[in-house]
Amino acid sequence: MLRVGYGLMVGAAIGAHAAAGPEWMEMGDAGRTPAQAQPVTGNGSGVLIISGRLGGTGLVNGVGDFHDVYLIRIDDPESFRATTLVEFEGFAAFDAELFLFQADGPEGFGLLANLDASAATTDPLITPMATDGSQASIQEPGLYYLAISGKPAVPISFDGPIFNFASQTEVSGPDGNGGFNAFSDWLSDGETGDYKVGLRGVVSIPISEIGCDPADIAPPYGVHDMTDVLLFLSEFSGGVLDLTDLAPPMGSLDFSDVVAFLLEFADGC
Ligand SMILES: [Ca+2]
Ligand SMILES: [Ca+2]
Ligand SMILES: [Ca+2]
Repeated sequence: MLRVGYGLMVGAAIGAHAAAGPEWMEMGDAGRTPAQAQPVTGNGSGVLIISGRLGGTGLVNGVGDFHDVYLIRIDDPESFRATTLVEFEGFAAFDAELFLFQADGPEGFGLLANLDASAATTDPLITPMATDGSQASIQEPGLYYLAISGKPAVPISFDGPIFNFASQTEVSGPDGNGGFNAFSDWLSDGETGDYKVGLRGVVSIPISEIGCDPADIAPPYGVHDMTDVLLFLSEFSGGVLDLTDLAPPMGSLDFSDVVAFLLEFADGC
């Protein structure tokens, strides 16, 4: 049993680096709240697609897998786009909905959301500015939470729904009764299945900004555990310098890098 868990962790840890390219593949299950969001990490280059799955009931945890939340970095607010529309590299096997929340700003507050890009589709499309007259828009480059769920799941704060959809197709600002408070939960479960969110204006977040120190290189961040060690060993043995070249001489890997990693690790977060 231990061995199975170990194997899964190795896969997850290696996936962390393999996913650094333009497509981020959901690692395990992305969290269902902003606080549990899965950071889209890498070397800071563009991320074009997030692919994942809403698995529904069972498996994952007591509450199932009906909502996936990612921490993303928007570097170009004016060109931002997030959608499951196929013509923009997206896909959803179900009636999907997308929600954007503040992360650098007031943490967990709603910003933009869409249910359907048009009357002709059930795929959502978030653009940089609301179309409902609320004047909500992405003001600054920075960190944001991007959530995907299936109809009819919508986010609420303690005061009610965060977004008010006068139509299915509006890009909504946080104009619901709950819009003045941070995310607290989802109103319901919803449809499930595989998805790809096509992105524009998004880059990956360097792990150095997420981890607590140079030894905290794999999720969960903020704690040293075996996934950090396994990723270090896999990158080191593969000769990949990004996360492993921690001590002089720089530009090559040797025993001093291993010692540096172990010292950071032993020191705690
Ligand atoms: Ca999931
Ligand atoms: Ca939809
Ligand atoms: Ca609205």
